[in-house]
Amino acid sequence: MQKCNVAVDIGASSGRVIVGYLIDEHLYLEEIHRFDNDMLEKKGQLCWDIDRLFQEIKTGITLTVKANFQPISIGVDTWAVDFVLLDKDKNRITEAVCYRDHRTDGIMEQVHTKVDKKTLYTQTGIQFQPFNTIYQLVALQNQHPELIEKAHYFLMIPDYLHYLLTGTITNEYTNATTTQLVNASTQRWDQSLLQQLELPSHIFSEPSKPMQSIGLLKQSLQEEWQCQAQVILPGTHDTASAVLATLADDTIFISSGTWSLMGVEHDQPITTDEALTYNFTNEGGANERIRFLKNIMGLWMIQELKREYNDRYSFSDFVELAFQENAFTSVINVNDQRFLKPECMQVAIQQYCQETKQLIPQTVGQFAKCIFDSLVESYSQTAKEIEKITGKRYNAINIIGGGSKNRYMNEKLAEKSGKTLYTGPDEATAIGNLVAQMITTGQIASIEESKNIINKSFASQKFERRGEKA
Ligand code: LFR
Repeated sequence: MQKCNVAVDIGASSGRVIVGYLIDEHLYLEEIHRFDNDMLEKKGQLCWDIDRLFQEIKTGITLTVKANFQPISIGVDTWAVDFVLLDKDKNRITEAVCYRDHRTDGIMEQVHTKVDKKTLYTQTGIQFQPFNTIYQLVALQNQHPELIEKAHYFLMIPDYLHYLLTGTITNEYTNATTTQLVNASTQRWDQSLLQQLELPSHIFSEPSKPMQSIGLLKQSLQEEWQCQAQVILPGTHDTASAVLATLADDTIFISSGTWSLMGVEHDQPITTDEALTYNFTNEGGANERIRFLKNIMGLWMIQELKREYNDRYSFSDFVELAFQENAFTSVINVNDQRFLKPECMQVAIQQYCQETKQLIPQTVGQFAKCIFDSLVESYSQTAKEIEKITGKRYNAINIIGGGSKNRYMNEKLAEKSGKTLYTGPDEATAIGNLVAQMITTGQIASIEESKNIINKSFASQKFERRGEKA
């Protein structure tokens, strides 16, 4: 039986159960189970099917054990900002509402009449996004005060999944920071903010730093799997896990998935006026550092296009088709809020091009090229903003995550930014989750050692200006 660690990594469009094990300082991965994650409409709200997600985790671990692996530890990471509430008996009393749901429309403005925007930024360091947990909680308080009243426990999505695995309640730190309710200096829930918004502070538990065990699997699960694995907190925010698996510390990273998260790691939050103007965030890292980054709309736009074309095209089809549309040059501002959850992505893009008096895309290839070129445009612009705000020049970009396999965008980005682009690992999030577990158990000595292992274990490609691939 091969001993292993298990990373459960659930993104906004799919989830995976991946096992990892080390042999001679080489990290091996095996994807055991992959499943879709879709937003469902429940009573007029966009929700995640959280019960099914837990069943998928269980299926993944059952298959892991059947494949003759012996899990030492398990850790879950997911997207950020979404949460559920439990009552005093630890039963879930809210749906896992999706951050793209319209319940937060207009709430940001309401909150800012109570808490000044600049103060909120200096206190938390967190970017302004209409979907942040702070606005979701206030929306819930407006629409269903009885649920807030009844709540005893606030859990982010991975905290809830960890609770179902162990029975232990935690609020993991990296994900807690994305709520915009954690004070950036104290790294604890900001009590004054909670008071100003009349949110009950007793539902939040002291943020728990990643890289610690929260206990063994529940007895019933131990028996079901004949397995005594402990559950270890990785950076439960997927981006925190992903950034732990970058190739080097001194580059700009882009974690490319449903969102593109572009930034640098820092020792302290940067909450200057410039950082606020460009809407950069300072999220808590799994490594005691801060991720200073910007959310860019990302491959969500392509995922929507894929869905609207009834899955007739694969991601690599979109890349090939984009290569064939050389003459089409319209670009959009990908961070325009209209692209967050439009009725139809194609119509939203067409309207934008019409309003800005550009050629209107008609074919699949034109839509794909427009999205890819616009993302590259936004990446180049963001690189300039990072250098301006930090006063530092960066020679290289490291693109990680599934989107790092997009040759069209990689060539364009190297060309446009003039920086050397290193790709991979494409499984950065699962890898970051796994190495956090392995550091906790002592299988890996330190974060530095984990970088050496990652560099040795996963191939990377290098792109330079003029699209040359070395
Ligand atoms: C990426 C991510 C981003 C977060 C967004 C919404 O998957 O976690 O970091 O801003 O999803 O939760």
